[in-house]
Amino acid sequence: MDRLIPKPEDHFTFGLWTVGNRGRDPFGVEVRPVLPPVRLVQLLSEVGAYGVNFHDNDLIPIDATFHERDAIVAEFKQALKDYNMRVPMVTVNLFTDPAFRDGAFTSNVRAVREYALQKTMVSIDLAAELGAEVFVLWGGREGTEVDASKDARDVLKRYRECVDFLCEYVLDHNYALKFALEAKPNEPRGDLFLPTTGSMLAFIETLAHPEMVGVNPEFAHETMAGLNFYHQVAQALEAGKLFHIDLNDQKIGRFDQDLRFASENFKTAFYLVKLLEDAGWQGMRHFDAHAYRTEDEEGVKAFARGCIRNYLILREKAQRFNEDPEIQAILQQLRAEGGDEPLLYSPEMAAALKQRNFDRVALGEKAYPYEKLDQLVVDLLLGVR
Ligand code: GLT
Ligand code: MN
Ligand code: MN
Repeated sequence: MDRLIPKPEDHFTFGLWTVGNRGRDPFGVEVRPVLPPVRLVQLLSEVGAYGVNFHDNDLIPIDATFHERDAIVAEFKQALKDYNMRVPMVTVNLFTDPAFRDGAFTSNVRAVREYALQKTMVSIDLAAELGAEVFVLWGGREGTEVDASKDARDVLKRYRECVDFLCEYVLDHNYALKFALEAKPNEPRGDLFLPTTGSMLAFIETLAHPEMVGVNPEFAHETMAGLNFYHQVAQALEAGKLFHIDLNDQKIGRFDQDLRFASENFKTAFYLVKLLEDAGWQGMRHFDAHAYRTEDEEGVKAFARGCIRNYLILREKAQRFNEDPEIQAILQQLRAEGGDEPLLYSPEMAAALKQRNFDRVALGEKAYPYEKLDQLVVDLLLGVR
């Protein structure tokens, strides 16, 4: 079916760390061999991805010399050319190295914060060199187990200082880069700071250059905490702050599972895809997920193809939702009753509202046809409509 074949303009991207994931977990060792970045680029082009994203150290080992770095980057650039792949996003690993065991930008140790800035600036240079447009910051170690260790207000000041510092750096170098902050409620820390997309949005408004900073919400992260991911993304979109998105899946209340997109929560995934498509959102559809530990290289490809396929299926379902006469009739009826006029304040309007006699009982007696509406959506998603 042609419509389920990805096209470059669909903008599907994956991280090197996603298809390169070797299946290690806290209870078991790696089960898949190392695939070098160049091979991963080839694999991604085979499954129909538009681009590849990475952390600095997914590509360049943390202890590489300048000479080694240059050779690796040259080889990677050649692979991008050979397989016609872009690098739309780059990020920095501020969580693996033991130096960051108690945080990076929020560490109590100034030298750790300075090292984190240095590592990020070097990654930003590479991002600019490869033409990336978005730089993601995921503070994987920015958190605590022991709240006695840090005043949670100081933490925010330090976080802000570092993001402000990095914005100045980008401006100073005339890089066309924007930052996207990624929230997560916990894991690997007991509690992570700024745990939701909503917290990030509030934090961004306190920065020196809020226009340069948006969010990178991840499906699994809001879902872990039992929140409605679709609502969080809608808030980010509405605020003009959805700079990037991490698509995957997750069961509520578990550790961060990073499952194949739309493999668990079809309904939320559907509303999410519909939201992005209805909004005509221009960003990358980035999959931050990995194959089950049971898989080999074929399984990794099946995983990557599955992420893309599920997005395309849901995109088609969203189109059918928008064209479905029965669904649209219900929505239209709801809208007609609501009235689309904005509720604007004026002293007259306020006085008129205070005067008005509302039939509170009648309002309370009104029923809403949501059982019917939801079942139509279920029929649509389960393929009988
Ligand atoms: C890591 C994390 C993700 C982040 C990545 C970017 S790394 O896999 O679990 O959610 O998006 O730093
Ligand atoms: Mn992520
Ligand atoms: Mn995750």
